[in-house]
This record gives sequence, C-alpha cells and structure tokens, in this order.
Amino acid sequence: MALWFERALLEDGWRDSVRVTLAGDTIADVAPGAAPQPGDQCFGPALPGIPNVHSHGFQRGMAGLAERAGDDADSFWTWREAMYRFVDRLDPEGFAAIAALAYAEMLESGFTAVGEFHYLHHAPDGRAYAAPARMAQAVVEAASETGIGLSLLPVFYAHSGFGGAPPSPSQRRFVHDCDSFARLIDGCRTAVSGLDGAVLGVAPHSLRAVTPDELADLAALVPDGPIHIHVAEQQAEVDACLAWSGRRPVAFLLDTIAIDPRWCLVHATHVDDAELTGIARSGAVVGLCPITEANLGDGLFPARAFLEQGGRIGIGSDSNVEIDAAGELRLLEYGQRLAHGGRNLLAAGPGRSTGRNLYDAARTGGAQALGRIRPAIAPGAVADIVALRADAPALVARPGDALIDSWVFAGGRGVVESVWSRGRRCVSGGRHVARDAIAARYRQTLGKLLD
Ligand code: NGQ
Ligand code: ZN
Repeated sequence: MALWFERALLEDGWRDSVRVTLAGDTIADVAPGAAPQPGDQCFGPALPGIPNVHSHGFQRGMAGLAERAGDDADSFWTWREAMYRFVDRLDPEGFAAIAALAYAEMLESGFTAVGEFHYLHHAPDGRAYAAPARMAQAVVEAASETGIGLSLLPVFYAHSGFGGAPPSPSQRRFVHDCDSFARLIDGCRTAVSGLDGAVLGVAPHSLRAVTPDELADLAALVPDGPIHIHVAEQQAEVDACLAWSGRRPVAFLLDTIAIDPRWCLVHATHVDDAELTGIARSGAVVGLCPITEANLGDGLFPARAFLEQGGRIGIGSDSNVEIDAAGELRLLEYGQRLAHGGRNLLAAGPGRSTGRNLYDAARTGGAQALGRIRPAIAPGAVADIVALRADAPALVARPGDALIDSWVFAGGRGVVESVWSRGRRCVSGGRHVARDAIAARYRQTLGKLLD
C-alpha cells in the first residue's frame, strides 16, 4: 500500500511529493519527487509521530473536575485528594473505557505512542485481583483498541513519604512489596506479549513512595526496559527530601543510583544548576508535562539551560486534563518566555525554528524514554506518521519548518488530519476511526461513575 504526501519531513529535511510505501507496520520505501500512482491515497504535509512519555490514562475521566476552589488553599496535594477519590470508584472495565478515550484523543493530536505510568493495580478493597495484572490488561486493551503504541510502565508504590512511611488508606490500590511486584511484572509481561510493538519497563513511583533499597532492586526486574520516576515536581518534595537525607531529590538520585539513558526523570521541576548538569551528563531524558505542570502549579523546569547543555527531553500529557501534542510544546516554550521575558528561547540558534527544535527534541528523547525506535519517515522505520490538513488556514503558505511553527503555535490539534500508528490508520478527518464507539462507552462509564 502506498501513501502520497504533498511534502514530508524526511531524515534529510523537507521534501516535496513524497510517496511512502508501507509493508505492514513498517515503511518499506520513501520516494521524494514522485508522482502519485493509481490507488495511492493522497494527503497534505506529513511528519513522523510524537511519543507521549508520561500518561495516567484514567485521569482523563476527572479532567475539569478539580477546578473549583476548596475551603482551604488549593494545591497539588488537594488535587491529589480529589484524584484519590476518583480512583476509589474505578473498575477494570471503566478504567479501560477511560484510557481508550484518552488514547484516541492522543492519536488525534499527533501522539503515536504512549508511556503509561500505571499504578492503579488492585481492587477497590485494596486486595490484588485474582489476575494481579488485571488493570494492566485493561491498559493493553485500550492500546489495542485504539492502535497507539504502548510502553507499559508498571509502577512500584510502597510508602506515603520519605523514610519508608506506611502507605495511607487512600493509596491501598497502588501498593506492593517486592515479591508481589515481581508477580505483577510477570503478569504485565504476559499482558503485553499479545500486543504488537509493546514495550515493558518499570516505574518506581517517586522517592516518596520507594525506599533506596527497593529502588536498587527494581532496575533488575526489566533488564533492558525503560525506567521512569516522578521526581522533584513540588517544592514540598524537595523540602521533605532535604529533611530526610540532606540532599535534594535529583541530587539524591544521581548520587545513589547509576542514572543512565534508560531513565526518564518525570518533571524534575525543582533542580539547581549542579543537578541540571548532572541529568544532562547522565543521558537520561527529562519527561516534561507542561500542561499538567501548569494545571497543578508545579513550577517551571529550566528548559532553556537544559537544552543548551545538550539535555534530552520528552513530552507527556500526564494527568490528561487536556490532550494536545502541539499544545505541550507550545506551553513548554511559553513558560520560558514568561520566565525570561524573551522569545524563541528554545530554538537551536539564530535563524532556527522553535517548533522544529522542540518537535525533534520530543521525538528523539521521547523514543529513547519509551524504549522505542525513533519515529522517522525513512525506509525500515516503524510507520508512525502524522498528516496535517492541506487546507487548514493556519498552515497556508508555510514552507519548511514554518509549518511546524504554525502547527505548534497557531493550529494545535485542529490541524491534524490523519494518523498512522504501526501502519494502521487510526485517525481520519481529524477523528479517531473508532471515536463514536469509544466515546459512547466513555459516556456510559462516566455517567455511572459520577452519578
Ligand atoms: C500521580 N501525578 O501519580 O498521578 C501523580 C500525583 C503523587 C502527578 N505527579 C501523585 N502529576 O505524585 O503523589
Ligand atoms: Zn505522573
């Protein structure tokens, strides 16, 4: 089967009239300057897909429900209470229905793979399901139904704070000891084995939820897989870590664990200069989630300084309060503009496109963080492709990288036309091909959950 694009971003830059031949989930051939042939499907401009490095799919179901002021000052921590209350009601079917809508919307915005940071493991009473990976199976079902590439990151969660504090009752559905977690990983390995292109990693939830001894054992469970951890998202975590260890969270990690390119440090919002340099030198990816970090009042990661030092980043939709690949890149740059009073702060130098630099950084770093092959429109690459609308007003007369700038800063998710994930056309006309069924099930699920 062949697709023809009026232009496409290839490994050597933008080329016109590009004919892409697919063989199953792979790109077999790429021919720039080629005329469409009978039977080809023809599209506007095309780019490789973007990996979403950090998602909690179920949180899509509470998007917008934590935006009303409480009696006392609202914060990340009061949002977390609301999130825990939502968690209490979820069963595997509801969980799968919400994740499916989230993944469909990710694909509609240009994300072709997701790292699901999966920590809701147990039944509402806190006991393990008969099949301990039942909830992970629901994640796999949602990925399979929607077609998004899955890197499943089962989360180890054991404590409510530094120093091995016992978990709180509201965390009962998350917690494991090392033995039960090893069984969960076995179950997850089986669950992903039936899903093409799935990757299995592991995720110590945070330094709050995992002791250093536990942390040291986790990496060995999935020897080549990605390792993700939430770190230094809130100042309160930095303060608690200093009180407990005398070190800041990122410094603690860098000093005690061999942080390497398998690692993704999610957020890493509150870092000093030495920590920033340490992460850049380690080759780990920082998983930035600008929309959620703004929504939760986390603070601003020093992205400009980090990129200047060659640091690697990926982007994630995290709480899924809004799902928009371009929107994440836009807010990443806007945060720096607001902080520094400048413009184009994340471009790679004079005359360079900000959108292109962010897009390339997120594509390369995102693939690394998810243990996936870097998306590219190239022979032998996985067929993860995004086609933008040829007729979108926001994209008129935008040559070269100006197209990406206009997608990121002016068009947003409304300019995505078609998306292929592993050669499967998941989005057509800007809508997921199974949107109607997925949205109907989602409406039914939420109706029951929230009544
Ligand atoms: C989570 N979310 O695990 O869903 C976390 C909140 C925590 C974000 N950090 C819970 N955005 O960190 O304790
Ligand atoms: Zn998170």
